[in-house]
Amino acid sequence: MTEITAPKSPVTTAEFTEGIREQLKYGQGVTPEQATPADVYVASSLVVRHYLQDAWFKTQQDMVNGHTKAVGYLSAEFLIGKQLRNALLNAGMLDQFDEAVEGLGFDPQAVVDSEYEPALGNGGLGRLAACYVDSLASLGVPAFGYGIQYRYGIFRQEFDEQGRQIEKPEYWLANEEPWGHTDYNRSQKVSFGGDVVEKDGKKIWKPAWSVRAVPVDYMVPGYESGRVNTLRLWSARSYDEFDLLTFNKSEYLDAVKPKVEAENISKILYPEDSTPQGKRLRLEQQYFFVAASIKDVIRVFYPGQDKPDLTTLPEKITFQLNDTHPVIGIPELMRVLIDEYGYDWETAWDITTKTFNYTCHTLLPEALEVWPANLIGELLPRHLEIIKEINEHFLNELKTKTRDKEKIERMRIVTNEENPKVRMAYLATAGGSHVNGVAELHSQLLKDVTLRDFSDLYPGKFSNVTNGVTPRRFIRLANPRLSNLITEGLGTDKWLSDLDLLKGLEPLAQDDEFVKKFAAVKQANKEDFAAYAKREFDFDLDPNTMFNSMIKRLHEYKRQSLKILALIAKYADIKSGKVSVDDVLPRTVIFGAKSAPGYYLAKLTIQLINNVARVVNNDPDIKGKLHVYFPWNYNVRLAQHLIPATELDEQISQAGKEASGTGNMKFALNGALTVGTLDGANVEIRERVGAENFFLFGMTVDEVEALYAQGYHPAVYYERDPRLKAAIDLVAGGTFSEGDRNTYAPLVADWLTKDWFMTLADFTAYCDIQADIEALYRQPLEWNRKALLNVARTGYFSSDRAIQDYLDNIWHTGSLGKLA
Ligand code: B1N
Repeated sequence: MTEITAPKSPVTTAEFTEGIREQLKYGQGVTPEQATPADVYVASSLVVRHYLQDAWFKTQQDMVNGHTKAVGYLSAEFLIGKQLRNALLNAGMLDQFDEAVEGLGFDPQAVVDSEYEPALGNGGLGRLAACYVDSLASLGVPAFGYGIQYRYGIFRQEFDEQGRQIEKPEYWLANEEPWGHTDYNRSQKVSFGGDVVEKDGKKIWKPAWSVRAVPVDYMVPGYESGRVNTLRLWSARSYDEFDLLTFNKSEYLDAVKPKVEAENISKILYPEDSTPQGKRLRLEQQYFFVAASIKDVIRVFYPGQDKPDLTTLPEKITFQLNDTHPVIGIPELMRVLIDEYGYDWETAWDITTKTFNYTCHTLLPEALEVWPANLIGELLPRHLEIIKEINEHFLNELKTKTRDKEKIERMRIVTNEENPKVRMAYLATAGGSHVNGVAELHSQLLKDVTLRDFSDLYPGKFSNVTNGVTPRRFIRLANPRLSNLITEGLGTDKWLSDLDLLKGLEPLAQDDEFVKKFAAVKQANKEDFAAYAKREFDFDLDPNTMFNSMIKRLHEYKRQSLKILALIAKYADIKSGKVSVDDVLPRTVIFGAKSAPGYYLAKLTIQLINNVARVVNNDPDIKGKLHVYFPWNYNVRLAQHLIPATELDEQISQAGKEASGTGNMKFALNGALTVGTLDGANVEIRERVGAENFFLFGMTVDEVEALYAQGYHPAVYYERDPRLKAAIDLVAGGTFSEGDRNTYAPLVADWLTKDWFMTLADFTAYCDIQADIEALYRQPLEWNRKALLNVARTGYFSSDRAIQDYLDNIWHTGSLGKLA
């Protein structure tokens, strides 16, 4: 076997320059004089990959030969963001890149800007997966991220003349993409349909059609760990380039149909967040990437073995199911073990349950995936049989644990009705070792409400891992000024791999000079963002106003409505003369949000925000005191620009609805103060930063429950608070629709008669807390002291800590150790 040594490091500027020249010449086919920044981007990326290659080999070899169990993170989404600067940072080549590129006569920023962002996720769940693969590599844990290389990522959002959301296809692969390495020789076959026949007492699945799953590998370099893991995203290809028989009949289009259908599987990311789709193609996608990944793991860990001893599988790998999307992996592993390798049911079940764990990311019971059994039966007939058998075994097991027949009925994996359904969250809970929620409150509610019967009977299965975010991308890359100040304050940059060290900044919050430096960083970031917003969106932001952001998917439970209604109320107060415009604290409110294309009320809310922006920003009576901006197509790149410039962050979901949130962590770590409810990870952020450094408002989970129980009537709140009445009346009266009273009528009707997430009930508290916020903001030194304390006290929310929690409590594995 080839002995692979640690990578050569560090790379010199001369080597980096020479590498770019070579790539330009032999890869791009251009001279440095002919090259564009986009050419240099591709060349530089390939140079980085070149220098990571040995570490990548070495990490794989240590993973297979060593005794450290690997992690397989199965996720339908990886919202990785731009790769080049991140890879340069983690591999320790930032300076060499800058110098090499400048030496060749290019602007490093222009080169980096040429990268097109892979948008292979909807929001928090996909971004979390990306932070986790970064931390796994940084901690030196052998790991694979397994997912789908969608041809079209989340849609590109535009706004039309009326301010409505328009969805455009996001063909991110239109240009050369140097990071993904397509490895045709490691393809896997994934089959669908057909039926199951029995032969000699053995079940044999005879599928009707198959697709080729081609891996596209992305290197995941750890920060200063020398380790390089793999993110393997599967791309679907057809086996039958042409059906010759059909082709001979000269029906050309029919002949390519199977090819088109096969390739459809990885064509597009479902643009749904926090809601399941229940579509056939979605199930095909799920099975496609999970089946390919399981085969891949067996190939990697049992190379060249016809009869591998798969009872050792749980010692080789632990699969983490990122929500229910990959849960079909449980019956798939059972099928592989029983049908393909001849294990008996008990052995197969033992291996399977030891291999899988499940993370739940939601609290809305209706958001848990449930598949019609007959749809599973059509696409995966053998899997349906196995699921039914799992269900039978499980019900028998339950009978040994409880006499409560109703409880047992409630826990069925396959429902007992005319058109039975398969509950994927129940399958995941029964078929794995651990179930975790993503913040303390969420995990508690999972146990008490959503999966209560399960936690009663299997209390040991349930745990919490509070989410985290990577400080490399979201502090070091996004906010270099703050990074330098932190390093100056701590006298070390070790905090980038040990974020608890931020605690060392606490005493500096009492040092006025340091706080002023911190304030100056924020001011400079605001100016940068204003310039960026001018370039990208032609917005005119005033950096001498408070920057107040709300960026997240548009969802009723997240309550963008609350924010916009409060803003309208303020506007109404100024217009009516109740408040003198001269007393208004200048504020710039920035929204970023995509709505699912079919989510009517969410899209109407987007339209409303855009039109409030149009009216308020152009009203001379406001004298520039209130500004509203809604940059379109919010994505990772925009987040990296906006978060460091934000002073006040909105986390205002109805208590008990946001599982965790991760934007809240990024903002706190970048020195924004939060106005928020006691929901998701807000609770833990507030505990850590201190109640006096967090703007809390609104009902608690218990209060929400009580109000529901007593009967919720939103119109009562409309009548009670004149500010709310004024705001809703302006919307209803057509102020933001050029006099048309119909435009927002559905939204107004929903507020006044349904208001499922109690926006109206929390309105008064939300408006009242604004006085505290503004009073503090008028004392810049005190505001910044608190903001600095937010930075100092939120090191816990590093994804390194989250991964360490998974390692200690769920995966029971660890690091391979650093490479020099
Ligand atoms: O996952 C994030 C959490 O921080 C958020 O609170 C949570 O809302 C988010 C179906 C989802 N939950 N469920 C989804 C995404 C796509 C999809 O098709 C559901 N996303 C979340 C990380 O834990």
